[in-house]
Amino acid sequence: MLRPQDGPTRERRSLGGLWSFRLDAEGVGRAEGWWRSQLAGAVDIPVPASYNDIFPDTTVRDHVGDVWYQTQVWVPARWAGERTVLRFDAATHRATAWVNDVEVARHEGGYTPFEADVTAHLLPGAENRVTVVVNNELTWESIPPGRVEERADGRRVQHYFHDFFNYAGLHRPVWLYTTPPVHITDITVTTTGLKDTTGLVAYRVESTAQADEHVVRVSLRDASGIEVRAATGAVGTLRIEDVHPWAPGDGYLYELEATLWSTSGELVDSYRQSVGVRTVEVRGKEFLINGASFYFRGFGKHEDAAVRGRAHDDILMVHDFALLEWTGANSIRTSHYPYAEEVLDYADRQGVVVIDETAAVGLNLNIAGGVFGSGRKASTFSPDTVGESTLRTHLQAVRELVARDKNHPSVVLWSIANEPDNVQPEARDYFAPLAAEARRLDPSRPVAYVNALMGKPDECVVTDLFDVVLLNRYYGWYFGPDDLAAAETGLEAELRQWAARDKPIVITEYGADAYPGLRSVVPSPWTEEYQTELLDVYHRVFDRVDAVVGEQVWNFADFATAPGVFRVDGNKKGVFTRERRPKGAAFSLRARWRKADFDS
Ligand code: BDP
Repeated sequence: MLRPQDGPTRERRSLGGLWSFRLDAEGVGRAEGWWRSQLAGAVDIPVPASYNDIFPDTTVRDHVGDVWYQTQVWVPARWAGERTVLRFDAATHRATAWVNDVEVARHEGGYTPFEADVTAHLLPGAENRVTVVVNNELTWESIPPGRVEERADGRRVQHYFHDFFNYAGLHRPVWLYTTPPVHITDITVTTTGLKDTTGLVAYRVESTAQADEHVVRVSLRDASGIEVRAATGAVGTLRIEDVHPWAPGDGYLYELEATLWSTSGELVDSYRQSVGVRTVEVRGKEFLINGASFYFRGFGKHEDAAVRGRAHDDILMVHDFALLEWTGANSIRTSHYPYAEEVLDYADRQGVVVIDETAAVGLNLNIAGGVFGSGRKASTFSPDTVGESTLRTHLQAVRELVARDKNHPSVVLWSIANEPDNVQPEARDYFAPLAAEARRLDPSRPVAYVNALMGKPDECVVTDLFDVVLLNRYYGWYFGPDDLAAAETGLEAELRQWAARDKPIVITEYGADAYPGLRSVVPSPWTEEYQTELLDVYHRVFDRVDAVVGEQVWNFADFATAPGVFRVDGNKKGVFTRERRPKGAAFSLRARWRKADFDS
């Protein structure tokens, strides 16, 4: 699915702004057909934004179920004769949309786009009604999973197994856009070779055109707009001499323009796709980008901010990337869901490397029980918990992620899940088809899952299904807080066991909560000094274990979670506060990562 784009044959219109919004506390809107008229009793809501924190009202923040969004859109008369599409960049976690009285789209999954051809239902030259019902319930059939509890007093309460607030709504842009009736539907670009000064880029242009009635042409231009290669045909390989590769820290992009022509020589459609020429390979314990070993330094992040919730925001995005650069980071993980496409575009342009993750977080009934509780084993995988329907949704999430992000040079690794149960024997049957599907869809990138602190090398039943070992470790925090000496020996012993698996290891989470401003000459948990010292301990170990090819601190910034006694106004493992002010650890990371000879 191609993103909406303005161009010689296409026009787009953002539907961002204030929409009407109504909570459906009784869950009656669908039966009563709320899309058929103006939403009664609605209030204004900004789109894009999570709705939860906009109003000082817990019934909105903690609502479980449907919410309704509606807007009126003037469609220009000149759009008559064009194909018109309604697109949502995301609706969390599922949505149904209507144009005027007609249902046009349904989608499951909160972080990938969906769209509908609405040509037959929109009136050009008139005002049209767009209505969307968004539902935020998490169940054993959703990704991420969750459980809704019906309390005795009739209230419905959402429980989930992940550590970030269940923000919901229309967090990302909504578009109406046109394409010509015969149009390009997809483009795939893959670097198939990069040697010395020559790059090879395979491309495929898909369209609704009949092969004998239309011709596809492609033109590849360099960053200064000069054409370096052109070809005819929907499928082919472009050979680029004197190639300027895309590389970490050097987000050099070419632009491929695909055009569709009628046999009489008229331009039918045109679409521009950026192209970064780079290769990715896992060889032994190394992670190679463009044939050179790469060491990940950076953070797991969240799309999270005060008031906006999970809304995409260019202001915060550009600021966050500036802070990444300030710390000397070269990579991020899109923990724990696919981020807005704007973020990946920007990572491409900034040369920031991305581990791209699905929203499969919390597929583990043993983490909380194991770490804080009785240690009794619960069954994560069973017909009543994570089962076949979860897998179906999860497979679809992998397909939609790869389809959306396959052309981004910044994306070097797919992360199929965060901290799933990897010990229960059934985990293997669950993960084998997911790994296979990701590889089938994209043989050009390695595939991994993120291993939790529970599943050590001798217990994990899925590591061999994947290319890279991604580890989240909390020695010195959840395990043995306040004993950093034990943390150092425990971590090193475990990493050496993993190293024996002959795969590269990236530590995708390590860190400690630090309450900003809490200082101490004798470091103890929750102080800024303890956070800094814990990171230093881990760094000493990473520098001693060759198989470690990356360190991503948890987290870039403090973020909102469900309320609870383990969290003080959210998770405070940020190296920056939620407002992006540095804690002490930010400076020590900067000192380590910006060292000219950093290659450990
Ligand atoms: C890890 C999770 C992450 C949490 C983190 C923590 O992957 O989402 O926020 O722990 O507890 O288990 O801070």
